[in-house]
Amino acid sequence: MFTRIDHVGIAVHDLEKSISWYETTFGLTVASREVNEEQGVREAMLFVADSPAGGSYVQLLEPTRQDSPVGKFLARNGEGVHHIGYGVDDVENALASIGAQGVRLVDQRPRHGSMGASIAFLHPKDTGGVLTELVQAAKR
Ligand code: MC0
Repeated sequence: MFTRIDHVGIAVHDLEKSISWYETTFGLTVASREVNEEQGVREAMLFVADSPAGGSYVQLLEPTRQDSPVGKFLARNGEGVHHIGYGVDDVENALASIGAQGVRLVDQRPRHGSMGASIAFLHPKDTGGVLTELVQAAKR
């Protein structure tokens, strides 16, 4: 079902400071920056590697409000890995198949994600404590 790791989402307090650290320390470059008000994040995708199935990224996430998922996560855990995003060919099919196995779906239908992707989250309480995101990348 999964075609690749699309991205690793990392919760940060200060997006610009974290971008600089990833650029300087690992030589990564920013592929996109967006504010997603629905999700309550200001985020940047830093390109890591390409594959026939699509790119892989580090996604740095700063909350735009304290009561958002990333704001609550930071208050509880501090900075760190927030979620894993797996590439899928068809997010609606993947959701139906995973939901049929009894995994709680945070999103019943796909939402708008970074770089034009269609995304949907699975509940971390049903995925071994790892917030899991399905990502159908925009056509390229
Ligand atoms: C919360 N929990 C987590 C977690 N967030 N566990 C592992 N990883 C995480 N990231 C755990 C808490 O510790 C808590 O456990 C329980 O889940 C309930 O958390 P809560 O925050 O008190 O409760 P809810 O229900 O308000 O929220 C949890 C839920 C939410 C997963 C439904 O965070 C959510 O909707 N997340 C999906 C959306 C999202 O994360 N958006 C930001 C990235 P205990 O044991 O204390 O009960 S947006 C993004 O990434 C987009 C832009 C993109 O990729 O393109």
